[in-house]
Amino acid sequence: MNVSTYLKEAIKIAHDAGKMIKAASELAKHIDTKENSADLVTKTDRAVEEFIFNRLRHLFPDHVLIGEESASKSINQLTASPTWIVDPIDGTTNFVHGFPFFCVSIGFCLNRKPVVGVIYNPILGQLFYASEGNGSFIKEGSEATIVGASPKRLGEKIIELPSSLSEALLTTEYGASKSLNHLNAKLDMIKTFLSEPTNGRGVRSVGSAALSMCLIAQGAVDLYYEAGVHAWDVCAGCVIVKEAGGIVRNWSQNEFDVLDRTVVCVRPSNEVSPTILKDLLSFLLPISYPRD
Ligand code: LIP
Repeated sequence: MNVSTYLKEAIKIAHDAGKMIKAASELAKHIDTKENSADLVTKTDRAVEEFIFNRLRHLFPDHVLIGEESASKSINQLTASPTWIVDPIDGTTNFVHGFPFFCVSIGFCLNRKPVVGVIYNPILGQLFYASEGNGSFIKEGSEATIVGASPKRLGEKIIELPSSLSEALLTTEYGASKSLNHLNAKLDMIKTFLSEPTNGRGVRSVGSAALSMCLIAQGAVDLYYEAGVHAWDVCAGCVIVKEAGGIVRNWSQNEFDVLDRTVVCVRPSNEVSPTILKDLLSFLLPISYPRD
């Protein structure tokens, strides 16, 4: 079997999972907290993960499955075997509040490397997908029409990157951690970006790592960084960004490692080594999170 088979199945599963998420978004939510009051999980997160796992198990009985809601049992299973890494709802807080940035995110790794990514936001009607070597695409439409809609290739129209951070639009996340060390470092970096002498143009925060990466692949923001992400937040997105021609790396290494808990992205451009990436890396403060 090749990556296009995995991609085709992942799109079908993401579409069906998206239907479940959309239907549940209109009903009352059953909410539990995980590490703290900002780290939420709902009945829908669990039900959608179970649904996706059942479909994957049926199709690929020998593949390893890693999911956000069953992570404690499985995260150390990222081996060279074919492995699916799933976030049933990325942006659970948005899902709970009705802020329309949440999605299902399905990534697939071979030899520990993400090679397929599918992200579907059923509320905004946007389906993003990519597989290694085959480009990155978006389809837009209603639940009934989206899978058959014509795909638009991402990264085709390359717009030059701003030459300095003062002309750059950045997206980042505060994360669920309530540790003052984490929050101070994150707020200090935003201050550094926005104030003299950097004078960054603006900072956005959409509440979903996966959708932040889709915004990068679309070229809607120039830069994205976050510390504290988990493999299921970034696995699908890293394929979508790379295949669109953007850069994905960790804070301290070029070769992207999904278990590292940090991510930096630059939108597609024709520059091999963008200056704004070097400038951005120079003000990232070390924030420590235990590796996935
Ligand atoms: C969320 C991420 C977000 C991050 C949050 C959380 P969840 O995922 O996508 O970027 O800042 O801490 O991890 O929990 O909604 O799947």
